[in-house]
Amino acid sequence: SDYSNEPPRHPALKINSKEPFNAEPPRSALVSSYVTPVDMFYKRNHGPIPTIDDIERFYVSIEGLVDQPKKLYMADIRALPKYHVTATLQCAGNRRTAMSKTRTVKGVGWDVSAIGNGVWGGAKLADVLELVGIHKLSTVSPLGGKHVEFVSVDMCKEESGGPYKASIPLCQATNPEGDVLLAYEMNGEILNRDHGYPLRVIVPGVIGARSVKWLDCINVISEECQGFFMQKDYKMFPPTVDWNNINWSTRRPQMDFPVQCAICSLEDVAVVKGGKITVSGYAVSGGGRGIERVDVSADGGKTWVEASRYQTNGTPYCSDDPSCDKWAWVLFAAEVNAPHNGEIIAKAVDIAGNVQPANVEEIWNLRGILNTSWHRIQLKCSH
Ligand code: MTE
Ligand code: MO
Repeated sequence: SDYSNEPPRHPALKINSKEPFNAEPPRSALVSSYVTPVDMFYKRNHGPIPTIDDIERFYVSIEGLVDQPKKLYMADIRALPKYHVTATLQCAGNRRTAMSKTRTVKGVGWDVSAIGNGVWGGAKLADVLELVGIHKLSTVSPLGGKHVEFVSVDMCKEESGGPYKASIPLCQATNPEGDVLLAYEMNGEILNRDHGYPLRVIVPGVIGARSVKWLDCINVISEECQGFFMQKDYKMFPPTVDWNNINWSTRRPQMDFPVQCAICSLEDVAVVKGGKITVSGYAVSGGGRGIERVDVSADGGKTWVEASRYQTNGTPYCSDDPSCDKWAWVLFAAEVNAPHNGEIIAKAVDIAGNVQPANVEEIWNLRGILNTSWHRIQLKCSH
């Protein structure tokens, strides 16, 4: 693999793997703004960053179970109605390092910042599929397609040197309310190379792995994508399954992510002065489920206070307000009395009443995905 043409990156990013480049911002960067700046957005790659230069000649092909395969040039995609969707992208491996501490898991280590909130600009996949005769809100295409596969150009060793790929069900792809985008902008700027220039998929509410970057081909297929990252990775196994007894075909590829939250105003072992401190962080759930509540405890979980939640800075968040960003995280803040040598905890509840598990052990899985256990911070007082 050739890593000689990687783009420049912000020096404050914590590098978890250099080649391929995997890095996350410091925790504090996530709570500095509702929309995560592009340079502070985590970067998750499985191979070198492709270089796509001749943008005039760049096109995405739509193939598979369609009457007429079609080439879509950037001008064609830009000519479609443009949408801006504020959506949080989260890697399924977010918080993996903490899961590995109870029992080793396989995968790149991540603290709590393999997540970011972006404003994605682009065309809706539902509009794009209409160009090849697949109607909105259909579950089967006229030629029997039930899944939409996204194929990239980056070469990954996991795919035996082939391109990264993933698929989503056709009913999600053709649902305009699902807001699946072919995005060419991030936070109002042209998408940069690290995040998929010139075009990427954004599947809101779903683990980041399905939001394929550097999109090359859209394939309408009858069965879900058989690629490595769908079939041999990013599946949730019970704690009893290990590398000796794993049978990959027994589980579905992970799609929606579960309710999650993390404290970002404190490091793992935080040294604070006793007294009142403000605890802030993010909370998010998959599938467009809003955040109903965030609870914070400063006494190891004996008592809790409810945190305030907001999206656009300053305005209180209400999950049933139709103007809220349904695919995006909320930031939260709560004032608590810092204990001496205690534990500060945060946990969130989504609008379906889903809660986070108290401990990581019960959700431990060999790939270390979906660590959504209560986020616990050990405090050491400085006096
Ligand atoms: N798309 C391609 N082509 N190659 C990749 O390695 N990584 C996926 C996804 N799309 C990946 C990809 C994973 S696992 C995640 S979490 C997100 O992209 C990360 O997106 P970001 O780097 O823009 O934050
Ligand atoms: Mo990921």
